[in-house]
Amino acid sequence: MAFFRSVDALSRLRSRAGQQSCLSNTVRWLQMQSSSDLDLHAQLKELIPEEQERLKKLKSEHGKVQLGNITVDMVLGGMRGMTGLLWETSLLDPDEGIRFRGLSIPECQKVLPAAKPDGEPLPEGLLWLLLTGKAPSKAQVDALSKELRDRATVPDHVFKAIDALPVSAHPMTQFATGVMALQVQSEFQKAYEMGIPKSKYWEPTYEDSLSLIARVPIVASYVYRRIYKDGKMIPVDDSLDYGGNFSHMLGFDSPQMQELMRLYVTIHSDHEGGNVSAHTGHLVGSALSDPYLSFAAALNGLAGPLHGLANQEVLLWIKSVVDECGENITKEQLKDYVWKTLSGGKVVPGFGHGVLRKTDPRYTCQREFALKHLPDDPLFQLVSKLYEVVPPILTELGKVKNPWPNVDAHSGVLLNHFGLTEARCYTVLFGVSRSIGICSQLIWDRALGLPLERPKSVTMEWLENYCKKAKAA
Ligand code: NMX
Ligand code: MLT
Repeated sequence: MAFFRSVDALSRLRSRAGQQSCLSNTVRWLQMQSSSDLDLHAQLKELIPEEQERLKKLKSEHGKVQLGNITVDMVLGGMRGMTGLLWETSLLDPDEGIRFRGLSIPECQKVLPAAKPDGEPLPEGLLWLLLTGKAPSKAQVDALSKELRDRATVPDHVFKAIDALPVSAHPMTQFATGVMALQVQSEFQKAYEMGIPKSKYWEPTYEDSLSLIARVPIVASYVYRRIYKDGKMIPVDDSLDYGGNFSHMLGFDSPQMQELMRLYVTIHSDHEGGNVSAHTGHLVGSALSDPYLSFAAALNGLAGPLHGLANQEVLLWIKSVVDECGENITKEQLKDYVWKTLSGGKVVPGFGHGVLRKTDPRYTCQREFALKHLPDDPLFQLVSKLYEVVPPILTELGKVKNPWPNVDAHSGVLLNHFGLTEARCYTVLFGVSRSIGICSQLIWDRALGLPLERPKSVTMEWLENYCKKAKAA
């Protein structure tokens, strides 16, 4: 509102300023006001002291409050249910799913600016929201789109580093290599070497983060086009936003694919702090490794089949169903196929979750996109059948805590529909999106001065002795 008020006042004043030179100082002041409204860095600079105070108060007033008990099951069970991380940008509810700074996905679809009326949210808008906690205006998002385009330059050595790998290397290996090669441009590393004080760490972290977010679509597109197309880069289009440009650089210019990419990048960006990629980025960042090092580490976690690689696995699995049984497979045949997968000792990719206990809202919004844009696509229909068939089977297994589909159960068929059929590249797209969430939190990690992460580990012998003593007491 403040922004609109100052723009209104500015245009009113501008029309009179020519005649009334006495107003020129006020106009200049209002211009400064509005340009800082549009400047994400300036907005953050204002917010940071308030949040630092908030953290200080939380520590001094409630530092000793207990958040729960740690059980042996938790230690042996991948720390499930153990609250142990501060992550400001998003929060996951087991039933309701993700909220980005308090906003659910449908709420983001309503309040974040879009490229066209009733369109999908612009990922830049989400980046602004994650960093500031406030939904941006269209003018703020446009300014950020431009800033990201201006930062979207990748030095030649990055492409050469990727070219040093065989074309057959997995796209995630090529992508992570490209991100590591980008690291030589880290402003944080330079500033640290020059002895920057701790209170200023967030500034070069911000610089690196924005540049990294701007650059990863270029690296990702290069990897895709190197492996599957002619290897020629498509330059950034100055008329396009972040998601539209990513689609364009990959080689897809249909308006529907650009809309899909905006939605895709928005919903994959962040999923609170405990997931493997976010947690890895945060952990590595806690050693004051710069955003490139931290994000490259996160990508290596995302590349695992139980995490981000599941989107690749889902499409390959769906295609194997079609190869074996055809597109018009019956529900009975599909059930048999699911049981065959399980009895082969494999998981059903795209189903289950470490935290969620209901259908992932990221699945639901992709399903809505499919119902709107590709209702007759045969693979979408197969995905819909799986939604009916798989949960009862996983429930029957008895051990699966969440039988419902997650984000990865749906994304592949949408990309496939618009021509991006190469499943091995899907996790790279996930990675581009995740740069937004991980880097946003890294900036706050530095702004809040969060410490080195170093939990305590114990041995089985230690646990046995501890439990014996606890029983005897
Ligand atoms: N198919 C078969 N078995 C499953 C599945 C599934 N989709 N999901 C869970 N289980 C099994 C799991 O392997 C475990 O078996 P065991 O005790 O023999 O080791 C048992 O059920 C209990 O696991 P949960 O506590 O329900 O799940 P957990 O929190 O350990 O793991 C996932 C969560 C996501 C790793 C698991 O559900 C899974 O492997 N899903 C398939 C892969 C997938 O879709 N991953 C993507 C997740 C989203 N993302 O993008 O990261
Ligand atoms: C994610 O988006 O990171 C996945 O859903 C995994 C998770 O949250 O654990």
